Amino acid sequence: MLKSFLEGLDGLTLECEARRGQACSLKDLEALRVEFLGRKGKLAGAMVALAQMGPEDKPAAGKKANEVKTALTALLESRQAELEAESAQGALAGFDPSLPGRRPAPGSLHPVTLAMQEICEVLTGLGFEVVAGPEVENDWNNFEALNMPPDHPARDMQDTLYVSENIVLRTHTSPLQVRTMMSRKPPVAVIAPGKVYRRDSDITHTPMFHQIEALLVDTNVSMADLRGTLTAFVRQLFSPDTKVRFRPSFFPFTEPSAELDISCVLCGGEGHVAGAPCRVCKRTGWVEIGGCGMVDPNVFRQVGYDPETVTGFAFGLGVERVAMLKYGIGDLRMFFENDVRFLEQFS
Ligand code: FA5
Repeated sequence: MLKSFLEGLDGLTLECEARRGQACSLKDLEALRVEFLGRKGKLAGAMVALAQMGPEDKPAAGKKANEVKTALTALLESRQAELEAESAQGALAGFDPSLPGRRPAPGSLHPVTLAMQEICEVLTGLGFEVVAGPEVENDWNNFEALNMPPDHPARDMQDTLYVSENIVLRTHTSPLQVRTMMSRKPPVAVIAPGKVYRRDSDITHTPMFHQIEALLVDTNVSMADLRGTLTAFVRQLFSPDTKVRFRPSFFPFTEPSAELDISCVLCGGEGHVAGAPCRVCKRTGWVEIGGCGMVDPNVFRQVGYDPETVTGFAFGLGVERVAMLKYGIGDLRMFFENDVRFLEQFS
């Protein structure tokens, strides 16, 4: 009985060896495993005879059964490895390593950054030097030195984000006027680009936006210099026929003060395009891009300049407004949505 049992097990190994190569897929191979090693498979069938053997044959029969189980498992596993290797090679069959790779799409500068760079380029070309300052600013630089003592009603013109009682997120780039004059003797001709913050949010206002400040102080600087500088600036930035208009206004740190308007870049100041009202200037022919004026003598006194010997002008532009006009963008919020379809147009 033992002899035929052992021969039967050897036969199982030989049969499995012969048939494993016919399994052409992992599914076929699983069927073969069930046939040989499954609960109701061939090896399990042979083991019925083992249970009926006498004690003198059982150890040899049991040992052999274990060896055959190990051998069958190894045969099937090696076939599985072969099949997996073949399928990996199949996946590579259509791969041509000589083809050029797909380049990742390169990013591009944000339109506000582009506008800022262009503004800086034009103004440095006119002789201004770029300076920078902190976005978290003290009350004195942001307000008080700019002729806005505590409780001054003009503070309400800019809804302020306070960090603590005396520290604010700067509401404009004008504190750079103060920082510059506190650290330099006249003459000065500087521009200060950067982010500013206000509690302000609607379709034409965002809580964070960019401004660029310009300050020129020397002897005999006049309003005509301000107008001439701004005219040269907008003509280089937009087009040679762009016009500048000053609208009387109020800023506590300049006197006189004006809102700075330019002729509408879309309709050329006509107020209409092809008979339809211009959507950019709303028929007026003008668009506002910032504020400006002659530095108030009180500001000179605060920073230790003598208003009897020096005069100066300053202006502050909204950079998003400039970018909207330059690139024909109708909605300020597009700058902050980070929609790739919008941004990739500037690459
Ligand atoms: C000022 O901030 C003054 N510091 C400008 C100035 C500088 C005047 C030097 C005189 C001398 P104003 O609050 O008007 O001014 O802002 C200037 C420009 O910033 C506006 O014309 C507008 O273009 C832009 N701006 C203001 N608020 C927002 C906002 N919430 N979102 C986007 N742009 C804004």
